[in-house]
Amino acid sequence: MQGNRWTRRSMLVRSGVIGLSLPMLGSFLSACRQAASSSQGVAAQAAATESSTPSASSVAGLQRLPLPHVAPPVNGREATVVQVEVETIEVPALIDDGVGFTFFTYGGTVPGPMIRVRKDDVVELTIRNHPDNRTPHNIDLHAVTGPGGGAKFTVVNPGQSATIRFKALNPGVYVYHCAVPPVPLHISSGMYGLIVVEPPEGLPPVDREFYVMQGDFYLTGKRGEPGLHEFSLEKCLAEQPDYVVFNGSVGALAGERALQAKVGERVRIFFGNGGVNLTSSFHVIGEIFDRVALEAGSLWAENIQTTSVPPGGATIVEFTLEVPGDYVMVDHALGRLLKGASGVIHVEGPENPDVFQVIQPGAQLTSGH
Ligand SMILES: [Cu+2]
Repeated sequence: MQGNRWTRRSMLVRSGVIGLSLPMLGSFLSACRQAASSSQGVAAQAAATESSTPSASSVAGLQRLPLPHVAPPVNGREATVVQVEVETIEVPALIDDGVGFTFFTYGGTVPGPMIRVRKDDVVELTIRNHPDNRTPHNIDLHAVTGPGGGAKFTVVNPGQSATIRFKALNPGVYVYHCAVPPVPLHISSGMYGLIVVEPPEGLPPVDREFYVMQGDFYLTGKRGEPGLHEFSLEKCLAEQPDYVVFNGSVGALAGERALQAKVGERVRIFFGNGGVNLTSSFHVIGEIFDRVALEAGSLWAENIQTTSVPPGGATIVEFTLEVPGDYVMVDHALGRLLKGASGVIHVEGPENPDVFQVIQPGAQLTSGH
């Protein structure tokens, strides 16, 4: 059994494909929970070139990647030394129904595990490259002050590990990612995540926290073509993604995997953009962000409809839910909606006619804005 063991003083982000069964979204919120893990030895093909002809049979048995957890709040504790361990895993999984892709991951999820510390913590980070992988990996954390954000000294071949120490000098929410050449191949295969560095007093409590990252994906073959696909460097350089998704696949946060909340609750979304190419215009249809940490820095803005999140950037948005229903998170560059860029927050609770009511309904669409 491998799993995530989070304690106040020690954070061990173990590897493993965290059970290829789809976790319920409830578990998405319970950061300390251990997920059943089965470390799958995956012989993934690392191809930066246009190669293999996809075959439909090669996706038999593939599922979507499991969802990452939100790490628990720091709660204003004293600064300390925090140990973090992360394993890189190359794993084929579904990016859309019937469409497989060889993901490169941290910890078997896209995005990788959320790392959460406070300003002035010293982070001792160990990266391990799973022995069944084919390619070297490393980690560049934007929260690091030092050459390459740690990348230069964390290059690990399959079966190897490396450890760095860094002090979290600046509060904020920072992207981490792989930086092994060709860098776009590694990032756009899923190698990104967030490290949250809380201010000394911590973040104010909310009822729900969510962890969402956008990424653009470039596959061999045509979009939607069944079969197992590899990364297309040609499409990546042309900045023409087949898929733009939240948390690793089309529909990763929809249906039974939708985020869950209740009327009256205050929610916080840690939203990051792995890219590798597209800036996100992050918006929640039917909501207004009560406040936004602009670019995840220390400047909070209020009453924001859409916030811009560049590749390698992040934000924190917070809002209170007044009216029940489904609220769809999108990149408001809405052409990308058809490439998968959406996720649902399902809100249950009593109607609130003071805020919203239907006087006479129009025609019904199954989707829309
Ligand atoms: Cu890598």
